[in-house]
Amino acid sequence: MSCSGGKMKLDSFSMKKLILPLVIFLFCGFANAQDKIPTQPNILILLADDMGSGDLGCYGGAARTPNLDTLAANGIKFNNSYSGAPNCSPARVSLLTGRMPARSGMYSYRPPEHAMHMAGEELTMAEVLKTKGYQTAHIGKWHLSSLPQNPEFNQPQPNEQGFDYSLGTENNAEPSHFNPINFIRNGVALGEVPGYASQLLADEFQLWFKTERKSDQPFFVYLPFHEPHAKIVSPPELIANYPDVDPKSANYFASIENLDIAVGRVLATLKENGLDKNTLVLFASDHGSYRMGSNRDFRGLKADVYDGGIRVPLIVSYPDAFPGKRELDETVWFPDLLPTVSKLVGAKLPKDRAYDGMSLLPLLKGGRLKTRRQPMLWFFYRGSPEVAMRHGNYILTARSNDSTPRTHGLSDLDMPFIENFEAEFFELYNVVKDPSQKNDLAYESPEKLGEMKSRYLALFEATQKDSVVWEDLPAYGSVKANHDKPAEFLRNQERFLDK
Ligand SMILES: [Ca+2]
Repeated sequence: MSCSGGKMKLDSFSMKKLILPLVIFLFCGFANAQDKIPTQPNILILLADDMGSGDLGCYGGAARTPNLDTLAANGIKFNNSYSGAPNCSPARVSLLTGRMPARSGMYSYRPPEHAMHMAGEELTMAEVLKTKGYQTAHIGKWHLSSLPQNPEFNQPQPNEQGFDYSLGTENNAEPSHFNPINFIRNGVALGEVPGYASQLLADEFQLWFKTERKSDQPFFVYLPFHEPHAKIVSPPELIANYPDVDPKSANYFASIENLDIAVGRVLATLKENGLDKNTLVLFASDHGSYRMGSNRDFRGLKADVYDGGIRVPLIVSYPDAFPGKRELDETVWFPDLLPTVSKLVGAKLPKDRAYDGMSLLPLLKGGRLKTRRQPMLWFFYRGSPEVAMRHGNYILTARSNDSTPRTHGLSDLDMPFIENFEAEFFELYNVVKDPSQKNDLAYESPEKLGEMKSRYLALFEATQKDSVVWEDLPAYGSVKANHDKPAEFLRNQERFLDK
């Protein structure tokens, strides 16, 4: 019996010894013939709020961010990445829809009880991924419509924009990051929840993963954190890590460290479940920081269309398919992310709308980026300059001859200004040679200026025709004016008059 059993065992073992390499050979041959990329990776987007392009440790910042630094070191770190807008709501629209935010009428941050929102007709990344069988979840800051539903406005909720599951806030965590009172889970208000917002979102991810996730489906989780947007409250033990800076900066850096710890917990869940290799993880901030010193050497802050307001960190990791340990200098922006993800999973984008980015997949797989067919364009009515356009190594900025203080929350007098915007003053920068945008080339390079102006005029006009015009906006006098514009405006008018 032992002999027979031994023989059987031996036979079975021998068969395995023969068959297994054959199976591996056939499988690898097949995989190589098709594509090395598995068609359905999990997708996780992690987003910071108002964090600058220079805040993370791996971008030279002062905040202690070992988890994100490790993700960048083993994955792909982009050195020249842009958001689609210099503040919250339009930046998020550009990320989720692959389109310039004016196309869906998101011209600035969305105030509470306001008509402006991301239209239901927009096709979000979640909706695109659902066509390929993805399970979807939104965990964090929303800021694209009223949340929870306000019957007076009846704006699309996360579950009507492709998210099967949603835990989050309309805008910021209130009253601060500590013990927030405004979290809504699938339409139900949770009341006060003890803890820090970033850790609560990591908790929610783990809860969702354990109780909701279907292991036979790939997932898409969109996880926009609240940190380090004001008002910041950070754990005292983390603030103590920054004894050599002013208390405000220490609170800010500790807020980013707290976010990094939360990211570490989310990534650990993937690893513990063997999913870290087959998950595309993407980390960015929504736009530049409001804090001086947080945007590397770039000019300007949040709400500026100078690079300080629109540059963001961008880290991509997908060990199963994208070669890691790379730093890339190619210029990319948020509208590229939807075409990239769509291509990755084999989803087709509809032809009935304009897309403003391009797939980064060839670059991420280790090849070269194709030539960009359209410049990157930013339009922000509250600032001055209102417009920036990047094409190749150059940025053109455009400024209207308008000194009216524009309102923080889009008002009825801002809308005609947006509709009829005309640029009168232009600046030109080579941002590769002059990343701080100090040396305006408009006068010394008239040919380059002319070429950039005609590109700008064609693209801006086409975008304007495709933009949303809102009605029922608050009256101008009822909304707080933004006084930053006239101050900057006057400074710059003087500069132009000098010339
Ligand atoms: Ca923001």
